[in-house]
Amino acid sequence: MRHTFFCIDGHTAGNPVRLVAGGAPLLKGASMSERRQDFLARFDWIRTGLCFEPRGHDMMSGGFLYPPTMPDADIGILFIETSGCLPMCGHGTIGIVTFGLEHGLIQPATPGRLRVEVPAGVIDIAYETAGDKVTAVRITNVPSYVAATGIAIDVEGIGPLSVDVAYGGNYYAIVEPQGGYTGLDDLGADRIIALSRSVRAAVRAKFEPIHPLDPTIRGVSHMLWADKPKGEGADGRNAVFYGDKAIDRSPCGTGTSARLAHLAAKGVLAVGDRFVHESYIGSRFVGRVEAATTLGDTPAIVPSIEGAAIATGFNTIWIDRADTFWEGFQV
Ligand code: PYC
Repeated sequence: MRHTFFCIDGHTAGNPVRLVAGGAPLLKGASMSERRQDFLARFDWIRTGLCFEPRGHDMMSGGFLYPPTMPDADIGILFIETSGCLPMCGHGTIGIVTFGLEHGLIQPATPGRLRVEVPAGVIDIAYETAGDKVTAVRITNVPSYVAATGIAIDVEGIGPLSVDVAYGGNYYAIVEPQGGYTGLDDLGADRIIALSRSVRAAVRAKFEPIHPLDPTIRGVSHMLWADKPKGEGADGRNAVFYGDKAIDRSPCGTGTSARLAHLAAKGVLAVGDRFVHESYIGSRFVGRVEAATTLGDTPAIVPSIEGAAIATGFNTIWIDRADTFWEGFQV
């Protein structure tokens, strides 16, 4: 049996975004979070087939548009990525909203504004256009907070590290320069990937964060190596690791949100502050601490992230069960 997916491919700040505009499965669930669980239970082969080789690659990421379940939302998004079916994805949202608007798949009730339901909650979007192009997307993200500080680990190849865990739509293990970690350029991409796997495993063995309001969101899925800025006008740089082999080419929207919560909890940033975050390849998002809030009893911030995406083309992809690699593979 052959399944056909009509996709708009592109990138946000260098990281891939595959908007699956046709071929999304019908999902059960009274919220995008419940639909995410249904997708994982019945349709994860679509994610692996579209994101893993031979139809995707280590960094592949994207999502589907759905009618929202909430009456005040314009649209719902379900994310797929090599690392899983994420509760939230910032670079993915910027790309999906851009491609969706540019191709008439999203019809906003108020031009320039959208309310989007994602598995992690509801996010507000403000976007700018020039002619038929979307030139900037700003996401007011879900409440973000620090879940743990000072987790002591000792990893072969880098030595003892103190790791913090923060949430920005996904849970991030955050490592700042210290001890054997002297900066991203001293490590290089291959070591970042190898060490990230070990650091994430060591943190997972000691701590499992659980979202205060939605227990289906749990566990450290990503990690963020923080560094000083490299380019003029930037405030910080990162390498975000996800899946098993990916370094985000964008500054990572949920990673930037987690880092904003982290810096706000340390007193480095305050409400109203702006933080220009550089990715490993030098692309940028503008982050802002919009407001202080709480998640249950936990102090949190409302972050925003702003960036831009470019569509690179249409892509009609088949997943044919007669293909040995219909579900995709990873090496
Ligand atoms: O932009 O939030 C993000 C993201 C998550 C994983 C890769 N990018």
